Amino acid sequence: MTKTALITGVTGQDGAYLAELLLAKGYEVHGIKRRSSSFNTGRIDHLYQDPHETDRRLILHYGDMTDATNLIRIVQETKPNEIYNLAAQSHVQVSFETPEYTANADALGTLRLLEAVKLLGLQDVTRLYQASTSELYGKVQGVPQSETTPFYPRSPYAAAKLYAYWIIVNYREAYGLHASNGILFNHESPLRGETFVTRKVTRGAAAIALGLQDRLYLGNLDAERDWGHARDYVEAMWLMLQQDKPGDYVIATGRKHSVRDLVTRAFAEAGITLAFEGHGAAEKGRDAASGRILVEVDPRYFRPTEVDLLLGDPSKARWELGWEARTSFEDMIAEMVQSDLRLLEQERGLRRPSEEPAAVRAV
Ligand code: NDP
Ligand code: GDR
Repeated sequence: MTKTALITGVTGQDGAYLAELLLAKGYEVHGIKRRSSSFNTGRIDHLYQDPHETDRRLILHYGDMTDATNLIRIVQETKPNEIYNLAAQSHVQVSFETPEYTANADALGTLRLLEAVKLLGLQDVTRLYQASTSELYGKVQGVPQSETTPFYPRSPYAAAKLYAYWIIVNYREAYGLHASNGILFNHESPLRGETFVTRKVTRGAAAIALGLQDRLYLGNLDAERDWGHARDYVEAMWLMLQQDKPGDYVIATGRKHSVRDLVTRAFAEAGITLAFEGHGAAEKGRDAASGRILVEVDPRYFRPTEVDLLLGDPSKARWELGWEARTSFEDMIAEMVQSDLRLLEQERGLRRPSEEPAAVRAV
């Protein structure tokens, strides 16, 4: 029998990779997208099927995590075997500017979805995956971080995700729901949003190499992250919902790099050797060949409270799910830089000579 999945946040990075994975496995996939004044389905356009096709397996519904009636209706109509709750205001720095909205979408949105399953009596039909995050660990209390490391959120985003994490655990214990938390460490890809640091850097390095941008402005270069590839991580989401019992799993590579390492690697992939000098807000990255300053620190990108180091221990996922990260940091950055070089070349080809290069927009 064909399985049915519902993905909230289907238009995001993970939603796109997960929809592709589930379609390849033969699922009927329902996705929730937000109404927007401009197109917001670019990441899944290659999966789109004309509504007039009879055997359509990707079906999009308008919806929003802040609208309980909408979520109840969609869950009632689709009666999914699996729900993947990926929708969120997912930018940590933006959450300091929109804390109430972030809590509404990320924390209460998760509760609304759980209530929809419970109110409709689908506890025994529907399994649920919650996009939890390594940001829960926040202020470093020891590394590597595992399922038993205490949480200490350091942003409105992380505090909202902490509520979501615990309400998933509570509904599992209180009502017997098959609901699992994936505590995913940072994962990236060519589909990553342009304002997250990896994509900002790979796009910036590509734009500078093509002569479309002079300089890249960044925040804290000392932050360290455990960066993996989104394509690998969505497999772990699916695996969690195939287990007999629900649970909470760290998904990570077990390797860390600083933002500075990331910048160095991305520029090298674009053909530029960078040399760093100075410290803190005065640090700069120079082109070792020409001496030109290409990277500068801009304190505007510093966060009110920073998460200095995230490094995951994925042992439980390895033993119980048989999951392991496959893509190395180096291969992933190479893939992202090459993809951005191609995209910018295309954009350059499409621009009229009088137009300002798109790449200089500050993100
Ligand atoms: P993205 O920001 O790329 O995608 C977020 C998705 O949520 C988009 O489809 C967005 O829609 C949608 N969305 C945002 N707000 C709402 C709302 N109010 N109602 C309905 N949909 C909404 O995130 P990722 O794909 O990177 O991440 C997926 C999930 O995993 C998120 O919950 C994130 O917090 C979490 N996570 C991500 C990690 C990572 O490293 N990528 C690590 C750990 C957790 P639109 O396209 O219209 O903006
Ligand atoms: P993060 O990702 O906050 O870990 O959240 P992000 O890429 O935004 O930042 C990672 C680290 O890089 C530092 N940094 C910068 N960050 C951005 N965005 N822009 C800059 O210019 C810059 N310069 C330095 C940051 O300070 C930070 O330390 C992501 C999101 O996907 C969350 O949804 C998810 O939960 C976590 O990863 C795990």
